[in-house]
Amino acid sequence: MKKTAMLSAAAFIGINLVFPAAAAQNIRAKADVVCEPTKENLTYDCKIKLVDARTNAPLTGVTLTVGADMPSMPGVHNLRSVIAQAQGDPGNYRAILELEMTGVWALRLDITGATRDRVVKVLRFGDD
Ligand SMILES: [Cu+2]
Repeated sequence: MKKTAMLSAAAFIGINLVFPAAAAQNIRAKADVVCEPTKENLTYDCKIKLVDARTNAPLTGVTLTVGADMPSMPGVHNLRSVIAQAQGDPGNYRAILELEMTGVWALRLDITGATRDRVVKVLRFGDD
């Protein structure tokens, strides 16, 4: 009886192991990010273009959330993520980021919906 249960558990795990292979066929996202300062201090207007990394086709119908952290200051900043708005041509999104200081930030682009992926872009903000 116990042996049977173990065998089915193993079979179940075996089935689960198939999923990563299927997921590998998922679309991988590629992002171009350009952030420009606004009139507000430390507030940046970021234009994000999302494409399929393999085909370069625009990624549409996804929800894009943008978070930011400073790689050099782990645990110091705790910025709230913002949802980017689709704007302009397909695959183009826009997010307003309110940072806490100038310097190098890692932008975390979380893509959900038809495509799920996370892209991290490291950008320098400000002159210092
Ligand atoms: Cu900092």
